[in-house]
Amino acid sequence: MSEITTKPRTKVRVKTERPKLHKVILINDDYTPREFVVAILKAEFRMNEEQAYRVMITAHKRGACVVAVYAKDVAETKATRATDAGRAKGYPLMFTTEPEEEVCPSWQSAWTGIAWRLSVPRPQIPRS
Ligand code: TYC
Repeated sequence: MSEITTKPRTKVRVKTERPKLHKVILINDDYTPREFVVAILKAEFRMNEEQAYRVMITAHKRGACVVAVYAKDVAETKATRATDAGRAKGYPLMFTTEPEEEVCPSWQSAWTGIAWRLSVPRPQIPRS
């Protein structure tokens, strides 16, 4: 009688996934002065005057604007700090966070790798 012997698989393939990046989003309101929003963007998100103004005016016109993309904890900390800075002055300035949606996988993974390691914001490609 022939016997079939099977060998158990011993190698376990570990798939490591990089944590998803999170967007910090600036929400428009009718009360916070424009200059204050620009100052916060410069201080908390290390933007220059021109970048900060562009993000502020985009939020002002469209209702919201993505400020930058970070690892989850960094995004949440920065959004909280920036929102608190407004509240300390009595302004309703609001920064929120949300997970970044999947886009083109190769493009995404290239940036995810860099931004995740350095915790730096990804440059925003301005929409016309
Ligand atoms: N809308 C505000 C004003 O006219 C300025 C402003 C812009 C406030 C962007 C918040 O996220 C914001 N003073």
